[in-house]
Amino acid sequence: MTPLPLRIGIVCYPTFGGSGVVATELGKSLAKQGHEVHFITYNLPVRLGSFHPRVFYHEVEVSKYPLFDYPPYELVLTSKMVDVVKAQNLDLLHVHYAIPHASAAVNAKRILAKAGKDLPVVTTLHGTDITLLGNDASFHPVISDAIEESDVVTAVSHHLKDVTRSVFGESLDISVVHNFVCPHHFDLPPNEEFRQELSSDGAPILCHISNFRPVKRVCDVVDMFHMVRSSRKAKLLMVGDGPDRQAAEERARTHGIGEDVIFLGKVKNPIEALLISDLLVLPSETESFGLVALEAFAAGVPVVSSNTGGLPEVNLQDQTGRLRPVGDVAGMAQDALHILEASVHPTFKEAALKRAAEFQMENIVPQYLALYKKALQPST
Ligand code: GMT
Repeated sequence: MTPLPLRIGIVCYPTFGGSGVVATELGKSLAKQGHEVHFITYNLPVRLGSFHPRVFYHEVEVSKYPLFDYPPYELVLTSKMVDVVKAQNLDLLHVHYAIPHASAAVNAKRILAKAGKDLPVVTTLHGTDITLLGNDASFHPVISDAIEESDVVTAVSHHLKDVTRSVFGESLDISVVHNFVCPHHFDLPPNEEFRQELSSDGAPILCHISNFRPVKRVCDVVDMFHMVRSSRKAKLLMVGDGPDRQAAEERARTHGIGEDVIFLGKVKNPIEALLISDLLVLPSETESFGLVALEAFAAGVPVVSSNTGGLPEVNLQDQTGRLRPVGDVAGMAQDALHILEASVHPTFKEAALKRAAEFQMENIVPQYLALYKKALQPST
């Protein structure tokens, strides 16, 4: 029988990325339901914020021993997992992202087995851990072992499940659990002062939110906006930071649209930016789900995206937005101009809100709980 409430260890990246957001919101929701949740990571997860009953944080600190050219984070994380599981008597670990979290977790499981403790490991694959790192020969055996030795494996889209099976074995048992949103996070009035500041004449605001890694194709966002801007007045709000920010800023200046493109940098709550936007642009090279597209829908914002990876499972053609092949910036500009027309924008907005309701937290979190129960069943 499953002991309820559960004591759950959650391991994730504490940064702004989608996997950390999903893991943190999941943990907060489980704690609200009465479970005890222990986050194990190297920094306080950005979405954790202030105190939540039954939520605990265990920091992983890597020694700066001079012999280490490369800090052995995975080993220290493994030891921390073993310690926390023992000290807090955890029922299971839910780890997000294969490298190094799932591989550290299955090693912790092996260590604990020697001490007579069975530790179920639930691994959630989020995207680039499979689509980019999974195809890198230097990681392949480790990711393969982590997936095979996890008790339950989930993927955030059918597309990611299919890719994982094609790379690591067609017989792998993988459950699809989509990303989710918490509707009450969007229950805020739009910040009119912010909107006025960006667009004093009421021109529509296009928005892009990401970590500005090459996979996000941020220069495509600027190029497509340049085409939109040559047909109508508009503003582009770029939220986030990362390796391609400088190139995107230069591209905007080269196009002579520097004044209409606002680079905000990292913000604590990107939802505020979505609430004052009219369209989200997501032209990614690959995207296993596209959490930010779902967040845009929840703010009533349609999406122009590439039709790659799991995005077609989220963004519905001609309903919640439009999709184009990766790199088709002219097509994306055409779609943006169409969606921004006053006669069609409200219909897209309404479909976006309806779509977000399908992926609300209360529909998705029970799917994880059901899988925890499966992982906790004694193997026969
Ligand atoms: O950066 C992260 O934290 C994870 C990131 C990634 O690159 O793997 O995002 C992935 O996880 C999100 C949450 O499940 C998905 O919504 C994103 O689509 C996915 N990103 C990519 O596949 C590029």
